Amino acid sequence: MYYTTNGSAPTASSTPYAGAINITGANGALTVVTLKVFTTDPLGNARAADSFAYNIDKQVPAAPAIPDMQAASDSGSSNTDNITKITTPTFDVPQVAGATGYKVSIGGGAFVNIGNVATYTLPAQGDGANTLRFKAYNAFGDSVASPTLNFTIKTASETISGQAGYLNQWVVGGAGGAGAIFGAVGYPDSRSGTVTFSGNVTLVSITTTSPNISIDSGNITGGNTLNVTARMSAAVDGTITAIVQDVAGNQTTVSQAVSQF
Ligand SMILES: [Ca+2]
Repeated sequence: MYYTTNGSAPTASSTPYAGAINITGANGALTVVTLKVFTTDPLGNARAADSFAYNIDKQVPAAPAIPDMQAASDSGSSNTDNITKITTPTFDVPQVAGATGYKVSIGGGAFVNIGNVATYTLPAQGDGANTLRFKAYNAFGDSVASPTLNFTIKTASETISGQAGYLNQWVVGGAGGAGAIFGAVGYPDSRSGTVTFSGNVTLVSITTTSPNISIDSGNITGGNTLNVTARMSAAVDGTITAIVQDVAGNQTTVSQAVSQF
């Protein structure tokens, strides 16, 4: 009995059968091996060659899809924008058929084995732009890396970058500014002002310390400027407090003292 493993027709000059035939394939590849066997009887009569095909599957897994930050970790105005104040966000690990485990690369770093998991929580990250990629692996090797997910950690709230108008003594925190802003022409006249923040914000609330200090209007324009018009209906000292929130959900409280004189 003689045989070939490269698909060619076996003859009496092919490899003689002398025991178990080892059929193998390379790691990382799907190898198709065709075993063809040539046999003769004791009288030398040959029979048609027998052919056997073997698929040696040592392929690595496919690349995972792009990672996804879980909604519960994606704080702020959008839970799909990948901007968050959470320093340890959790991501879904895109599952790949045939994978026995996964590796992660944070910020372009080396891929680290995280085992056969469906989710992955980052160790604490600092503020700033960051990236995440996964690979899947099996016994034969690693997949190609997933597409890169860009995300941003932002824990710093916005600060005051400018002020204008009559209400122009806003300070960060609850103490109130130094400005006494009503009374020059007697109440109940209204007073307006703006406070501009270092980045985009949305308005959460505006409150006052007295029912005799009322807010005529309050809104955000230009993405980062809080406009407030207030009115006093009796001679009181008090404070207007506004809370704004950045894109990641970090809040900034600012206050403005008001008084009648
Ligand atoms: Ca978000």
